[in-house]
Amino acid sequence: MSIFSEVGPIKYEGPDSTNDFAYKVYDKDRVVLGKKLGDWLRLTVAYWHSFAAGGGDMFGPGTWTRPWSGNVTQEMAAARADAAFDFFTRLGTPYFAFHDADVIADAATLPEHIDNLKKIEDIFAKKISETGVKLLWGTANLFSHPRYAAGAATNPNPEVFAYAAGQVRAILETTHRLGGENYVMWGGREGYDTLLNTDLKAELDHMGRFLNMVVEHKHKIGFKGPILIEPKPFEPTKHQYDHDVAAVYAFLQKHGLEKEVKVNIEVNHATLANLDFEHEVTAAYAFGIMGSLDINRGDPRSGWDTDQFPNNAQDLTPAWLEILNQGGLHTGGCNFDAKLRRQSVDINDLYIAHITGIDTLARAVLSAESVIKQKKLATLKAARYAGWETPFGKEIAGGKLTLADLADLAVKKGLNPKAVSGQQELYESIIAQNQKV
Ligand code: XLS
Ligand code: NI
Ligand code: NI
Repeated sequence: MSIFSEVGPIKYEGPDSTNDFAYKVYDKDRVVLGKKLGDWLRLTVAYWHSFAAGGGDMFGPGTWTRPWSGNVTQEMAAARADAAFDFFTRLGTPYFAFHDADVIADAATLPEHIDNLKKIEDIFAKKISETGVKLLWGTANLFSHPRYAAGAATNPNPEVFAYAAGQVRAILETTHRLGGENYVMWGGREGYDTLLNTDLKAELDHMGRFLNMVVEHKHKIGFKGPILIEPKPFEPTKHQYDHDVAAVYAFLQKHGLEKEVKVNIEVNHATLANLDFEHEVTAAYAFGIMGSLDINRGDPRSGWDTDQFPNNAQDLTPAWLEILNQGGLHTGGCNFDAKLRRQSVDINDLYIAHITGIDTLARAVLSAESVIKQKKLATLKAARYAGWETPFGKEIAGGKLTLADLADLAVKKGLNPKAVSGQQELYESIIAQNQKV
């Protein structure tokens, strides 16, 4: 009997439902600006927090007892896969994502790791074809094992770099064979704890070399999906090299990879970087590197990565306004870091976190749709930049005038522009007034 057998498939029951185990907003077939809500969101359950973690924190060990927790054997890994796919199916989410280490029996050597991964790949392939649940992305855990304490690609020891290459080749190929739509690199410990013992330039060069090797291999095996880097400013290291979207873009340009690699943006990593999530999203589209979303929230005061499910739609509305305007996430989706709290020992807490996170996202999309349909915000913004659409504005932007030409022109025209209101209050009111149920 399944651990989830008391919970039926989660259905859409509408805003008046009082059932904790039902969607109030997420009606996956509802059409939003010509596309189904489910197709905008491409919801993805994350294996690690939901099926591999035990509830521990820095002051104590795990508190969640699950039939599949403990030292992981091959049987347990298989039981974990049964439970995970059962959960995905009952929740009705179309995708999942995982790290190699989340899904396999503990391995002592690289060949054993690769062998264990192959066994699970076979189980996953069967489950994918039975359930229709698809793989959004796979990734390698290059940060938990003690060998990676000083990083993987940025490790001072090239043997660790080589071991990481062994892990990444295996999981990239598994991701490819399982039909994965993206491959993620979260630079877990690619950073430093103190600059005193760190050769920053060498580490960044090695990280660039590693990424180039991954991209070369992806082409060699014919993997079509993008490689995604997940920016994070710090934690567990004092400084992570993939600090934020702009830092990642500069790194990609330096290594000639800006057309090859995109970003997986996590809401709370933006918060930790002292940036708004919508800033990261907007910057990624502006640079042409939008990939996927790791959709969670932090705690505004704790200052670390709590990876909780999103519960505030208004916070997410500006980002969704941009995503809808840009035509969506393409190969990306929304993966949940719906990490339960240490006291959340009840298995049903997992459902509440996901259902509420999904409804929150749906609400943000519907609110953004309402803003777009109202047209007011777009009209105000177009009027704000209208000067650049005039022949004068186009001449400046077109790049033909020198600084001296323009300076002379400003005098000749007798320019004396006056300040106009930025109307921030009105823009903010449009977001607030368009919040849906
Ligand atoms: C941790 C990261 C991790 C990645 C995948 O901060 O967010 O969960 O998403 O390695
Ligand atoms: Ni993440
Ligand atoms: Ni995170």
